Amino acid sequence: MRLFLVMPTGLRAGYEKFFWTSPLGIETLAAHARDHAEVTLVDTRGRRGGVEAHAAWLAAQGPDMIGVTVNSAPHTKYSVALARAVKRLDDGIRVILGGQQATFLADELLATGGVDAVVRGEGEFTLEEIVRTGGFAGVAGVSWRDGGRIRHEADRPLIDDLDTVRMPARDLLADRSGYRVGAYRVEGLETSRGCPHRCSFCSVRNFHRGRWRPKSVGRVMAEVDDLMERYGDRMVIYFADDSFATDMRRVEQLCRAIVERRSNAYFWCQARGDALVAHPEVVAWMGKARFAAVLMGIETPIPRLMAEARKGASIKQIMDAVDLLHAHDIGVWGTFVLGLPGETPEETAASAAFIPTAGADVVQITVATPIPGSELYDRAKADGLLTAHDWDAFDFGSPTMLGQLPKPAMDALLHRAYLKTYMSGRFFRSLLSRRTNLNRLRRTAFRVFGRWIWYLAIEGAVGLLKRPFARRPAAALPSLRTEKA
Ligand code: B12
Ligand code: SF4
Repeated sequence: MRLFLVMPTGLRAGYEKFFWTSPLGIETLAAHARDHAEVTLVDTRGRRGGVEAHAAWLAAQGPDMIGVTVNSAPHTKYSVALARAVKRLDDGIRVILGGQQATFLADELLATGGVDAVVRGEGEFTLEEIVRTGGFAGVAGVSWRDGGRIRHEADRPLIDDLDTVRMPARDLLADRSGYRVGAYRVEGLETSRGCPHRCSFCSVRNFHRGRWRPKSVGRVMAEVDDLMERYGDRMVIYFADDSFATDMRRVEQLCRAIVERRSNAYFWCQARGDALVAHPEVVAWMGKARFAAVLMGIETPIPRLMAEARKGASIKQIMDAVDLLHAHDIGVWGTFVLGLPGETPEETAASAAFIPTAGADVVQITVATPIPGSELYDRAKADGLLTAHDWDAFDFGSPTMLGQLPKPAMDALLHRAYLKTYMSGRFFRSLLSRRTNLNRLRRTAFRVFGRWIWYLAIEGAVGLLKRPFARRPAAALPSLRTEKA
């Protein structure tokens, strides 16, 4: 069987405007499928041409099956269009989709006509079984079109021991020149899956059925060593885990093992502030292990909204985590959310005004977006609050629910917050001062983030010039509270 696994281009939303990491999902899937199929990996990000051109190229390669990742809302339209275009060219090619977004939209995606099957949840062993048996019937974890009917096979149990997942087949994607930020190569590496928390705007809990599962320290280090052997150690290794700091004893063991390597690599991860402040001694080890930055959800300064979103951490814990990371020369990549359910226009403005003062070195602002698989999506759908019905509108920078500020007002707040962050005296001092606790950031992570930072600053400036000084947000659509009252 000739199998092509595709990372979609889709809409360049959020971070993907500035950089992207290696497509770990399809590389891991390929490692499992390659025993039974001739596998080719295709990363369409950065490829010339649009969806029709990509489909024509794919169909011309003579594949038996094409598998496409639909991990996020902005991947959806492109992936469906690709599937349909491939089918128009050759109806005999079977097209399957998988990933976070696909898992929760199986019926909708199968109803588009171009898609033969959707793999729900983790894909390694499901895909392995599909390529081994050549069909979908009875394969756990698959939803598929059986003539005119849509059939949902039983769920596949979660993989208990993640060490049984094969090492990503990085050799199948030789051109890795696109996986860079500034001067550094960026490679993804998964050390765990899932998260024990249940933030209302997140789909991870449902995708991993509320479980957090780690790989062993030995296995993670084998992957780290493999990366360095292949590409040298001048790189950033991005731990792609949803919640890296869930077991801080394990984080310490990993850091100790990394320190023993004495390499020049830097590390990024995603972690919760409350987990970090509970173990300052482990954060010290992270500093020694050259963690250049931690992506941390700072979200909103308004405690009521934090509680309603079931974040399960206080703003004090998160602010303490910012200081703690800085004390160990680790940069803070803060993510913030505007437009949470029940947020008044005044609160949206107050949240936006807080962002430049929060002490984050890199700032990412997201408009609360109801993604399939999240409680927010289920509630918005059930209560008829969705204002967007085109998946491209779910770009994480636009309002999609009743109660959120209209786009121009939201944009004005966002741009102002970006500009104030990156044009502040504090930010420039942190770059110039030799004694600042952001020394490491100045020396290293800044070069890593450089292009992105200036892009955001310019985006902020241009945005403000276009819509100067919107001092008060324009009238909001009715808030969820008002709606429900
Ligand atoms: C790395 C990453 C990125 C990278 C690049 C993504 C990439 N894959 O190269 C960057 C930084 C660019 C990025 C950007 C964004 N991301 Co992102 N990202 C991730 C992250 C942390 C890791 C992805 C990964 O490598 N996972 C490890 C691999 C092994 O798992 P996987 O990719 O899920 O694949 C498995 C299954 O899903 C399935 N599968 C996947 N594809 C396929 C295909 C087939 C055919 C089959 C059979 C199975 C299958 O099998 C695989 C093996 O088990 C995930 C969270 C996560 N932990 O997965 C979020 C995640 C995918 N991102 C998310 C979001 C929201 C974003 C941004 C909007 C963030 C922002 N505000 O800027 C942007 C949007 C970009 C875009 N245009 O869509 C959400 C998507 C939610 C949604 N439904 O929309 C996620 C799920 C995180 C979250 N819970 O919020 N992201
Ligand atoms: S947002 Fe982060 S902490 Fe909250 S449930 Fe999702 S992965 Fe866990």
